Amino acid sequence: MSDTRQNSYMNGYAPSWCPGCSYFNVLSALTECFDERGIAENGVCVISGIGCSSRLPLFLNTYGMHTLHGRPLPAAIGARLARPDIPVVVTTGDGDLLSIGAAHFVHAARKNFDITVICLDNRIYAMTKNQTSPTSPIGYQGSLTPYGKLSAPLNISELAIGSGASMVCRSCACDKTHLKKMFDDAMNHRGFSLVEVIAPCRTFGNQQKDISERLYDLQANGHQADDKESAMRAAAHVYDSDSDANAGIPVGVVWKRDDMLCFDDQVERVAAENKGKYSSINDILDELRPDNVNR
Ligand SMILES: Cc1ncc(C[n+]2csc(CCOP(=O)(O)OP(=O)(O)O)c2C)c(N)n1
Ligand code: SF4
Repeated sequence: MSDTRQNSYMNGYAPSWCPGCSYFNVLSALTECFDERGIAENGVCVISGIGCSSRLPLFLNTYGMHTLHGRPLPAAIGARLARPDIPVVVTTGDGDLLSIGAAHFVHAARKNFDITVICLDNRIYAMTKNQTSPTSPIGYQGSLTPYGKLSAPLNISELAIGSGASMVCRSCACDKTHLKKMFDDAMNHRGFSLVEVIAPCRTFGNQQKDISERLYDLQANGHQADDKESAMRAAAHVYDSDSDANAGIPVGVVWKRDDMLCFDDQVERVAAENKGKYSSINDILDELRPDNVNR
């Protein structure tokens, strides 16, 4: 891999994250992953919502969109349906994906769209200066919760598996090699893939900043990623350290099935079955007129 090639994915704008932000490693791992896959700059589309994490596509030279808070998934699905020939990657935060964007997440996972969602989980809303997010620990004192967060955290991976995603991975922003591997594995997958990235905020938050020693690799420990019970167990352990500072955190491929119905395959099938049936958009609109629709 050459640096020149990697740099060709960057558009020249200096990332506007705080010095030492864990997101720098994610950006670097993602561009290196594109490079190693041999993807052209116009051969991938990276879409985000709003947040520090969602700034990522702003620094890229690829196709991309910086959409509205919570709405990267509808835009990504549209992009994917319009251009099924190139991969679509979403970069989002725990606030963007799991608060205002939660319904989109559940249904995109359920329909198993062929997109890769990278969620940078710093367990707060960082851009708006330290409010609690759905993944913040119980008791977390954010800027608007001086008496501490009163509810339990939502587990991203559990929600994805329960909703119908066909691949779920977990990694940590502290390990670029592992991040890159997870991005690559997720992009190789046909269907909805989530990469949950543990990515502490350096400026806000009192989460432990050095968790690298507590990570353990699922695949090196014989984890069965195609078994739902094992996957749910591995997914559940991510926040154990909220009550036990020494608890291990499993990373790697948490869940993966290749036999789940993928929306994109269904679109291809219907398109093939109806090839040549319509010569213009008006033919389709005519078919949908009330008089022609079966009641
Ligand atoms: C509709 C709407 N509601 C609220 C906001 C304010 N807002 C901007 S970013 C953000 C939270 C971002 O949190 P997260 O997605 O976790 O990203 P982070 O900044 O932590 O990386 C919020 C609430 C907004 N921009 N638009
Ligand atoms: S506020 Fe936190 S998440 Fe946002 S850029 Fe700074 S260190 Fe990164």
